[in-house]
Amino acid sequence: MAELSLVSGSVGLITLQSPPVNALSAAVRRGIVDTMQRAVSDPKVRSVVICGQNGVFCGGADIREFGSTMTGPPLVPMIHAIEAADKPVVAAIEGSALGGGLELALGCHYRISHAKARLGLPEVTLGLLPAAGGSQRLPRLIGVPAALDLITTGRHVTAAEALKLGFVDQVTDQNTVEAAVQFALSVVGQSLESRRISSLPCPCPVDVDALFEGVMQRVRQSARGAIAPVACVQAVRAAATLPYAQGMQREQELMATLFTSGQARALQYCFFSQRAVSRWSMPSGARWDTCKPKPVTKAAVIGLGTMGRGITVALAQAGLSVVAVETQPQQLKAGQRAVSDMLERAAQRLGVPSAVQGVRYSQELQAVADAHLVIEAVFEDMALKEQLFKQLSSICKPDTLLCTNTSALDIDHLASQTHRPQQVVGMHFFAPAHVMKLLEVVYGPRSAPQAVATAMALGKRMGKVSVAVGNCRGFVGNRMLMPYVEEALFLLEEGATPETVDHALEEFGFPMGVFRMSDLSGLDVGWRVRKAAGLVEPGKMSRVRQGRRYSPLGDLLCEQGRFGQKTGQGWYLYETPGSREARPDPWLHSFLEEYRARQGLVSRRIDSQEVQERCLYALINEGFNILQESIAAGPEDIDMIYVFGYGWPRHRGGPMFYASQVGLPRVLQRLEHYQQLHPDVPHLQPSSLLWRLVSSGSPPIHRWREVIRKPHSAL
Ligand code: 3H9
Repeated sequence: MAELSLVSGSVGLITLQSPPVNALSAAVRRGIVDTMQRAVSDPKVRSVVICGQNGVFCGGADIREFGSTMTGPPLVPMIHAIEAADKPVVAAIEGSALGGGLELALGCHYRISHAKARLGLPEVTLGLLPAAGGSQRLPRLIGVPAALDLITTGRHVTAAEALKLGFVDQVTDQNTVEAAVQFALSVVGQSLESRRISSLPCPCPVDVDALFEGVMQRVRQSARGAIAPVACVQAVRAAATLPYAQGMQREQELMATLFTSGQARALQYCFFSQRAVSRWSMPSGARWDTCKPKPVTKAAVIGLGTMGRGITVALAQAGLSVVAVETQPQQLKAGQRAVSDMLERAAQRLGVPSAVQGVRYSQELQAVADAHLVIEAVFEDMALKEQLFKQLSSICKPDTLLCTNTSALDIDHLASQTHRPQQVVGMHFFAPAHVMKLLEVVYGPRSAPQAVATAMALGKRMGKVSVAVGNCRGFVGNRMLMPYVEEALFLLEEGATPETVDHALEEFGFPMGVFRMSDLSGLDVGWRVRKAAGLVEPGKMSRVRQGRRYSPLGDLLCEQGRFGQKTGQGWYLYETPGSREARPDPWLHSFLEEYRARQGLVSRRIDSQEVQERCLYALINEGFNILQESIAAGPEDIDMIYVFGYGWPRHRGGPMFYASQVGLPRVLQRLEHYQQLHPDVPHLQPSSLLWRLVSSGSPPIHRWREVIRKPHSAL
């Protein structure tokens, strides 16, 4: 787990050996303690280099160990012993030095990094803080403001930035271990006093209180209820105001609170789930490890509206050659300008060559003929898409993958328009498509596993979190959103205002409540979908449609041209069309009062708990239905869709994880309670899978699949 060898005559080379990322498991920590002791006591060794096997220094503490009782030597004394050594210790950083890995390097006297390495203290993203001395050493080395930035955001930095900030001493693009060995030879005999970071004073800003107050305010605001960023600020404050030993004590106290918190469990669940969803499976038994994706180098995008532009940018940035087709000349011109601007700006920001040359534009559909994969992103209209898929079926080569970016239309129906239904999948991007991390890859009963594998691999190349799901109305994300939005509307009918509903949801941790979100994306979008479903009855106020409770409130606003931000009025009022600051609208409040009066509804006070339970449990309940129907393979898939595509607060782990934390019996009992009060709302009827899970003793979330797969009777 850590090996010691003697190189260049007098350098003790310690190599961490724990694939894939040399995480600091108990065995690795034991190995480091043991090899360090041997190196320090061996008179032949005059200096030490610590490196990691297979081009990775260290990915930090072993996150898998967090759920169980910790064994083996603890990290803090291990790092202290390295720092206290009387022989120079040099960290040779390749690949990653993250979390405990960087803390280990900060305990060394020198740090040499490869130019391509990434360094950082991402503990905050796991609900923790750098508690192996990182919160105390980093501010001493690079100053409080820079340390606060790295520790509270968890961002990874390049070696060049680390050098500039001052926490690596040298960057090389040659063999890092050799460079570190040469360096170790050159510093033998030099004083190590100034190299022991824990003994350095923390460079303290003049007005510490003002600095920390300002930072705390900003961090609390962006944390949206997450506790780790706040604890990170408190730990760095301890570094700035207390002697090292007391600062360490504070670091440990804060860590103890975080370590056992539900938020840390949720965030660590997200870490593993994000990786787990790439190991997709289909109900047919096809899986990620039995299907090879087809190579894709040439892609085509059809339609250069907002979605098409973002998809073109994402594909070009992933290094594909792209042809973008738009039949409307004005739209083509505007789209080309927008795509080029986005690519140029991104290249400037990242300091890489622009991908502008990788995109061709055409007005002719024929231009997609030699693409390996086509993504249509035309207007959400079934007749238009049917026609397009028929044309693509004859224009494209027989093995070209035909993908649709539809967010709601039936993939199977589109597949049936072609001669190759097995080559058709949905690639549902989220706006803006080049920014949002989520991609739903939607397969139908006839989609070939290789088509799914290819779309999933392409998603990965574009840096997306791709989740494979089955075909149904709204797929996973939008299908679960429907009951959530409906409950919010019902709450307005019963006495709530958009402000009270949004406040409760934002308090839960969403960046935007449902009504502010609806104003941003445009009320007309849902109106079109409801019209297509035959639910809209212009001018009518009836509250039962297609045999179930329905709220016409959204339709009534749309009939008045209130489409949200773009028209300056929606659920809120905006200064001018297009402005973003939502203000309560007295007109809307009176409109709601009149509406309730005309409907004979008696307004009542609705509290945050009811808003959260009705909106969120209705959404979660639909998630159970989706699992029951095998539309999603497991709860992790649903949770990653919600965390990466719908603003579900990551520190709450996703809707299904949240349900498991609340307790399944409690979710069931509250759904039953609301269902009794609102028997005309089918989505409050508890899912049969929820019943089965509860009657199976509410197993932990990683064991739900066993219950889902168990044969059961519907009687
Ligand atoms: C910490 O250090 C706390 C301390 O401050 C204080 C303690 C007292 N542990 O991402 P990949 C697995 S907290 C266990 O696909 P990449 C990962 O699950 C830690 N497992 O590769 C995956 O497994 P699988 C702070 C880990 O090349 C496999 O390795 N550190 C760990 O795209 C490959 O991972 C972090 O937050 C771990 N620490 O990216 C860093 N790391 O194949 C977390 C990875 O079964 N890690 N695995 O799915 C990362 O950010 C990325 O993994 C890394 C490599 C950039 C290193």
